[in-house]
Amino acid sequence: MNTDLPTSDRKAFYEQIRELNMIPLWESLSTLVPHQPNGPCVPALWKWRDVLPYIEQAGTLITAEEAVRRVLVLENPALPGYASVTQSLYAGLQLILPGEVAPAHRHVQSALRFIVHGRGAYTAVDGERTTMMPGDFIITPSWTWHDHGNDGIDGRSEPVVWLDGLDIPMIRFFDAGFEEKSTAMSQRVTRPEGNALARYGHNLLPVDYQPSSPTSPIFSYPYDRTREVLERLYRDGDVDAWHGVKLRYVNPATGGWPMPTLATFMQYLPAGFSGKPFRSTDGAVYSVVEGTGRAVIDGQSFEFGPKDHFVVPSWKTFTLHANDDAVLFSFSDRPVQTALNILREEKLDA
Ligand code: 1HN
Repeated sequence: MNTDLPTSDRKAFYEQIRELNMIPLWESLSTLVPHQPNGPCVPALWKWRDVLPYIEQAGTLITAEEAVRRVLVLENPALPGYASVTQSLYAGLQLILPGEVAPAHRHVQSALRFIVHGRGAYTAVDGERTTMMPGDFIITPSWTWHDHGNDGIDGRSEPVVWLDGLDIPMIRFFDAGFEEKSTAMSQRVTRPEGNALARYGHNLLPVDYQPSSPTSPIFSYPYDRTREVLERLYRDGDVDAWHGVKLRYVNPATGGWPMPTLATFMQYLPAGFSGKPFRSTDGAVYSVVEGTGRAVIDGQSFEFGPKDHFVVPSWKTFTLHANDDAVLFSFSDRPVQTALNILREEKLDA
């Protein structure tokens, strides 16, 4: 912003053109075209021990059916009222109690689920159900029917909480949102559980399969497989000085991202890891799966433990440190920035 106050003749001029819905570019040029990213988002941390009592209380105040989706939104403290964790991303923690159903609907917004707490809820996407286990990453692609429920597993059922990540602010930006409610509470199941993973998730594809969209044909990426690979690569010494062992989730049919708007990652930081500073134009939301450590973001230190969540805004320099072996899930808008050819990232050496 131009900090010099306009002279009175300019001010009068601005007031006159305002009547015609015009403004002088020169008063805001440097804000509109910043020298480098200088957005409003701030880093923030949501500790599980602070959040859990309120999630539990929400479970007593409203049912999943009445709420449609019983979610506490993680809102960036610098974006009050926007239901956004960054300018492009939405994040929330969703609770489903034993026996509840969150009714079927579909929308243009793409969603990811990352299971944080509890076992035995399911989500159904396009006719196939997946049982949710902690650490699993599940996608709900744009315009696919989806409903959730909690039938329990092995004869036991417990409250289940997952992280929802959506591209809501991007769809709002484009003013391209549509939604449709199903007449059925739960969609009809047309394929057995695990069918998509069997078809597409084993370095093989059905012989006549042709990708018909950029979206992954796999919609559940189970944690046990991810965890095993991280550990194996650590043992093999594939540790990056900035990221530890960091992998990206992939659409196995294209090599691209699981969904066109959201990138997802899982990384392993061995005990004692102290990462070098990194910055990137894709701000990211982190969900801590295992271990304790510290994220230092723009000079501010955030101590994290299991089930905590934190947000790293665009272009803020940050480092990651692990006390004990830590596993971190994260998501960002990287596919969109890559498609637009605007992504910048820097591994710093300081
Ligand atoms: C939605 O459909 C879900 O399906 C979760 O679980 C969160 C936030 C905004 C709009 C739609 C879900 C959502 C959402």
